[in-house]
Amino acid sequence: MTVPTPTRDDKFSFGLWTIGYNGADPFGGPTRPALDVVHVVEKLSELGAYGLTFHDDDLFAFGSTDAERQNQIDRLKGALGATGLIVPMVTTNLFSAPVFKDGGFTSNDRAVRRFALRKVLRNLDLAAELGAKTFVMWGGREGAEYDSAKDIRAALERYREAVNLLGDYVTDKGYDIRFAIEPKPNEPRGDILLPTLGHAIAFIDSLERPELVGLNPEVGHEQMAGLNFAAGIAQALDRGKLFHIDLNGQRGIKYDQDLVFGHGDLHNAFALVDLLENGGPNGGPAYDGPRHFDYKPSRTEDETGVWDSAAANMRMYLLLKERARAFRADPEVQEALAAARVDELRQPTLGAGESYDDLLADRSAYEDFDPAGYFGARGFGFVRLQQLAAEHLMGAR
Ligand SMILES: [Mn+2]
Repeated sequence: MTVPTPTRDDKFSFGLWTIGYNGADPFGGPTRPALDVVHVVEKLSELGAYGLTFHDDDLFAFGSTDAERQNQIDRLKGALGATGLIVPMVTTNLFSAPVFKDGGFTSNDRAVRRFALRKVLRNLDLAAELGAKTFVMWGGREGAEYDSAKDIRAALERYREAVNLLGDYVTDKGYDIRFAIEPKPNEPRGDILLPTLGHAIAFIDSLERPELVGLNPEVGHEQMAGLNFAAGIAQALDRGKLFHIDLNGQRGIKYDQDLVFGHGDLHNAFALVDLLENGGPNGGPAYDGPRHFDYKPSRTEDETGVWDSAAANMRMYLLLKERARAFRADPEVQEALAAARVDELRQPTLGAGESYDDLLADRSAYEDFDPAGYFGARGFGFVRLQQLAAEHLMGAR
C-alpha cells in the first residue's frame, strides 16, 4: 500500500496548543518544556502541514502588554512568511484565566461578559489581519455544575446576544470571517451549554445572521456524549454547517482524551474519512476546509514523541483516505452496496408531483402490500457490507 506523504494540498492544520501541550494535567505538572511558536511553524512546515491555528493566549500570555503581544504577532508573521504556512483559523481563550471561572459570554457577572466580548473583538481584528477565514468558539466554561446556579434560558439569551454582536462586527468591518461553534458535553464544566452538534444547530437557527455561523465538531467531544461522530458530521453537512472540523481520537465515554486521530474508534474514523472524501456529489469530497487536528501528545512523550504524534495524525488520515478509496473501488463492495439498497434511499419516497391523495389511492402501497411477507425471505446484507469495510480498513483486501 502506498501512502502519500502529507502535502499542503491535504490542508492539514494543527492548533498551537496541541503540539504545544506541555503535559500538565489535573494530577501532575508539565513533563515537557514549552515550544516556541517560530520553532512550531518550522516543524509543521517540514512535516507537510499547511496551517497553524491558535487561541490568543497561546501566542501571547494573558495579561501581556501591547508591546509583548505585538512582538509575538510579528514573530509569528515572520515564521509564516519564511515557510508559507497560513493561519486558517483563530480562536479566543475564554476559559483559562480565573476571571472566566463561570464562563465568558454567559458568566452570571455582567462585567465579565463585557470583558469577554472585548477580548473576542480584539482577537477578531487579529484574525482578519492574519487572513483567517474561520473563528472558532469553544465555550468550555459556558456552563454550570449546579442546576440552581445557572438560569440556562438566560444563559442562552446572553450567548445569542454575544454571537449576534460578533456577527454585526465582522459584517460592519467587512471581514471575510465565519464563526464555528465547537460543542462539548462536559469538561471543564460539569455541564456545558450547546453540548452536542445538534444542540448547536438548533441554537444557530435562532441567530440574527445564521449564515455566518456553523460548526467545528470535534471527534472526541461527540464521542464523550456517546454519539456517532460520522453520523453527526453527515447532519452538519445536511444543514451546510460543517465550517471546520477537529480531528482526534477518543475511547468511549470518559474524560477528554485528545488522542491521535484514529487511535480511538477506528471504524468510525474510517466512516468519517470516507464521508469527507467520498461523500460529496458524484462521489467527490463532501468537505474542502482544513483537516484540523485538535489532539494532545500524551504527557509520556518527549519532543521527538510530540512530532512523531503530529505526523501520526496526518498519516492516519491519509491511510484512511487510501483505504476508503480502495473500499469504494472494490466491485464486491459495489455489489454489496447495491444489495443493501444504499442508493435507493436517495430516491424520493413520493413520485414527482405525487400528493397524499395519490398515495392514499395507491393500493399497492398499503391494501395490497404484504408487510409480513415482504422481507420474510431476504435481508439487507448490512453485516456483509460492514465486514467488507473492516477488511479494507485492515488492509486485508
Ligand atoms: Mn478534546
